[in-house]
Amino acid sequence: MLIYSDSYYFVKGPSEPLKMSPVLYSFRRCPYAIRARMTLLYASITVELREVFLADKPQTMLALSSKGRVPVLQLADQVVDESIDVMLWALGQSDPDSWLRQDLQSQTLTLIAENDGPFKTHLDYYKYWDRYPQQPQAFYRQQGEVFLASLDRLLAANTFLLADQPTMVDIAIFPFIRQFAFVDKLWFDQAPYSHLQRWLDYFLKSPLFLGSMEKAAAWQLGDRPRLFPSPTKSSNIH
Ligand SMILES: N[C@@H](CCC(=O)N[C@@H](CS)C(=O)NCC(=O)O)C(=O)O
Repeated sequence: MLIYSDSYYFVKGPSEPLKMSPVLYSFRRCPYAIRARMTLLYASITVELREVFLADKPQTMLALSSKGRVPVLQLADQVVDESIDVMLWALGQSDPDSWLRQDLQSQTLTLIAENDGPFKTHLDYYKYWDRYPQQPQAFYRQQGEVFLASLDRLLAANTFLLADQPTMVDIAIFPFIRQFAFVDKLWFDQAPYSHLQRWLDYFLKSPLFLGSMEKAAAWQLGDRPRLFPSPTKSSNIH
């Protein structure tokens, strides 16, 4: 039975205690939100998903996090408003295939910092190059390629970025490489990054990614809660 009350809803079975589900403010195409949703799905954590229209953010979200950026995860006792922290929180709840690897921690953090910092800047310039007419689009693409080439070298050595199994860093970085690749997919597919192409293709086809990309209308106060993952979908994501 669902009991809906303002910003929370509660799931209650016949003899179970009331249990509050987390609320995730998200935007379907946002790479930060994608990495958060993929990790929640992997960790089998059900949230109430609130799709945000970025041009008109809900007041309930802004009241939780004045940064005004998605994803925002509202838990019973805390608000998590950085995507990496959402990932770490979810993996702290459940990590069936050991995405969190203590031995890879330092390399993981270095790569994510490179991705979220300089690479994200190059990606934005490349994707929205018409807003930055100082240089041609190919110039911005070449700047981003430095990171692509470094990932390709890692993927020549391992099936995934830092190991022969996916770890947190793959999921954290994949949505950004996806975005970069789809600015000009024909160019990406013929670029000299065959290992990266294989890796991107693997995640694009993965049930984890596909299961994280369901379409939803923008959430409005008073809407019926929409659960993610949807209870009607198969949960075979490993
Ligand atoms: N450091 C944040 C960045 C999140 C972020 O920048 N999200 C973008 C969407 S992809 C956003 O919400 N931007 C606010 C806006 O466009 O108004 C995180 O990792 O969660």
